[in-house]
Amino acid sequence: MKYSKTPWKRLGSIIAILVLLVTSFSSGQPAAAANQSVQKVGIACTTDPTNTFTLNAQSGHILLPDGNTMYMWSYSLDGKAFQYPGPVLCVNEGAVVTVILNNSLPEPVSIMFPGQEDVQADGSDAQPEFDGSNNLGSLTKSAAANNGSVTYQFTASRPGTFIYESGTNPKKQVAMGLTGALIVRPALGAKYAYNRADSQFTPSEEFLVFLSEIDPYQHMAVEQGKDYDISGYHTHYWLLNGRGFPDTIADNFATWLPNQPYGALALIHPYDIVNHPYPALIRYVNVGTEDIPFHPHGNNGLVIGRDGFALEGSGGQDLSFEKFAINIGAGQTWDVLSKWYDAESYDEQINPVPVTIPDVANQTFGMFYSGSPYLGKLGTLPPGVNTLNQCGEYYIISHNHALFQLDAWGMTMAGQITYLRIDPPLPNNCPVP
Ligand SMILES: [Cu+2]
Repeated sequence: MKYSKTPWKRLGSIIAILVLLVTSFSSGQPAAAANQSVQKVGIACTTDPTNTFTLNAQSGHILLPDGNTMYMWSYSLDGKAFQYPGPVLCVNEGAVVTVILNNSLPEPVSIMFPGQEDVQADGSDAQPEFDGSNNLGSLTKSAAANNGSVTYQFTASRPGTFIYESGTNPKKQVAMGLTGALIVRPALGAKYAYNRADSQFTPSEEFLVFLSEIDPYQHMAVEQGKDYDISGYHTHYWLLNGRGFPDTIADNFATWLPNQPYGALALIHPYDIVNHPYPALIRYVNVGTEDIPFHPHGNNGLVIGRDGFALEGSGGQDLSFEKFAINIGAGQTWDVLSKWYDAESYDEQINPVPVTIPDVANQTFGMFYSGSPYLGKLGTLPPGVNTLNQCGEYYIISHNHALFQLDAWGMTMAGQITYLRIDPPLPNNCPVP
């Protein structure tokens, strides 16, 4: 629809903007808005110096890998575009966190903070809501439909990866997209996952795997104000960070995904005891209804935390364990350290790969292949073959191992898939993301 205004309406808007400007200057310092990191790869944290986050529950649309668009509900940052999933809120252990929920949706909406204790809502203990017939209406205090508001507050008392999500009719509202991740960084420091020295990771290699599902019939029914029978729920889209592959490997804030800001490409460097001694940290979050066996190919992860608890005994003994497919249950979060070793140290001159590389006529070239099997080398590709490889880096698929879920309503290889990108050791010639 073409956007146009009559001149007097435009004059009205100009006056309104001037009034706003004058009032914001005359009332002293305007409140600092929460800041969303603009980094292209890794977790784009939303932080705030006073740990105050204003979230608007609103509707919008996202793009799916089969070309479909989907009507969604989500929590978006005040003054920013609709986004799905909700912003990744990052706070430090001990912070008093304030979340102001403004609801522009046509029914009451709330936020639950599973794993947080003594949550307050508008200054009192957050309590479930019941209707006049004593039926449970919401698991926590809600913001009324059409511009209601509620303020939640809690102390982030322990580090870890947490979910926040609607506690009001969750089978509908969480499925519609009212959900996000909360990261609490330990008192020990931001380069640790928990208050344990052995939870140290490489801060530039911290990634989010946020898993969710969509039944398009549920979303269409909500969009059109029609009834939907939850007993007929059937997932047709499985999303990773709110996107489906191949959008998952695009940068954070990719311009063609204006409402899906979070990419899932995991860009790491080979383990090296001297120059790169700490692993990557992958924070898995499953807000869907099914258990998801997720794994990067050829690599075990070291599970160090679940649901915001470090895996340790009562005396602090290390109970972490290695796992190949990480089975993230519905509603769970898992914290996993991941190292990639250049185990064989293959080198073109000193230690060539122990196979005869077939003639070019007998090879198929993937779009990410460098033309050389050696890390950091760009080989010669035959005429007509284009590559997206930049500096001889490797790409290893990471995906939901339930293969029928790698799907976008019948379009295969389009669901919960991303890549582990391994760049050659630093310093290298790779572009800085
Ligand atoms: Cu696999």
